Amino acid sequence: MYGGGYIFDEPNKRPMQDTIDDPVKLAEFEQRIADGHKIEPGDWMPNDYRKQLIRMIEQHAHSEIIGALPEGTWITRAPGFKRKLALIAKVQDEIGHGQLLYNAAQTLGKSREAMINDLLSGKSKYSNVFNYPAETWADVTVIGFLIDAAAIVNQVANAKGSYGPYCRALERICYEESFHLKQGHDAFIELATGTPMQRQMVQDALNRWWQPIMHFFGPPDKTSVHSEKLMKWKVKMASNDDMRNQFLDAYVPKIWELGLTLPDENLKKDEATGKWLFSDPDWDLFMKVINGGGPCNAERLQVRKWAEESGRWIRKALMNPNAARSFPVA
Ligand code: BYC
Repeated sequence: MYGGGYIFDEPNKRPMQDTIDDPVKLAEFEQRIADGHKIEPGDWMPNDYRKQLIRMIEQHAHSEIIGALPEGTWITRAPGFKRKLALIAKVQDEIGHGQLLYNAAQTLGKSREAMINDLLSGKSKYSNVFNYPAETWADVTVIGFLIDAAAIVNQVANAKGSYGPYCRALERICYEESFHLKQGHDAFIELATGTPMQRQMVQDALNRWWQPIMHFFGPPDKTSVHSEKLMKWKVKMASNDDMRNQFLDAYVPKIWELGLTLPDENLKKDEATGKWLFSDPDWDLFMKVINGGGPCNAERLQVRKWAEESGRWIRKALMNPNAARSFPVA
């Protein structure tokens, strides 16, 4: 895939661009971005812009297909037919988001197969939050409400970014995510205003998920590795800390209004600065989880490996319908 200083345009194996950036082209490129133009796949772009976008979009795509797993295990156990239907539709949407994002990443020259291989080998990351178990139905409501809300904060901002295919995918994803957020919020409120046992379930789930959600926006700005460059190139439209603050601003009041608590006694808004104050989440734990050491990393990858292997015959059949007759009907 990568070789000889080029990134190849698969399947044509056509060199797309040398790795050494021409300073004149780089200055023109940065000016186009500063002027608010979108960059499209055939346009000249610095090699690092391409690499950063592949990294980020690919991680996002993996997060969607891995993110479908904790909720997917609850489809048969969701309380009642209406909740089961909504969850089936949501999980299906998440897989569709993965498709959109893999397509967007492919426009930058990395094949889908290479991306899936990097996920399965542990080379590529995916969102920390999906490495925790959904122990009860209340965990599913916290995912549907607060993780979808966190994702929307991130995606609404980045949909206004510089790379056309990623922005268009994010716009479409945000429409669907807002339905997910509504169903998550509705299920969350149902528990929060239900019996004492239901309230306790949702409180316990909040306590379990709060730290992973604080981690979701990435490390603090002062230690973020990629933010500066990504923000300069308008791939990220707000810093990790700004996104975290936007989320806290919009959602902490909604949780407190329901009489629920959050497991951080230092959490409060500094009205003078508009910034939320909170205890530093455990960033060593975050690093451990995103590098494969979370409670469910091994299980998540095992399921994806099973899906990859079990679906190989059907992908082959789709690529070559004439040969389909010789494949087993599994
Ligand atoms: N999890 O320099 P930094 C969904 C890594 S799915 C894992 O700040 P950056 C949903 C980061 O990759 C939506 N890793 O990075 C689906 C980097 O490591 P590498 C998921 C993380 O890129 C189904 C290192 O830490 N959303 O909502 O500037 C059901 C240093 O970080 C995380 C996206 O993927 C993390 N949370 O900023 C329900 C959004 N945070 O690559 C819901 C797209 C950081 O150098 N991504 N790392 O080895 C982004 O917006 C940015 O990549 C991030 C991180 C804000 C996440």
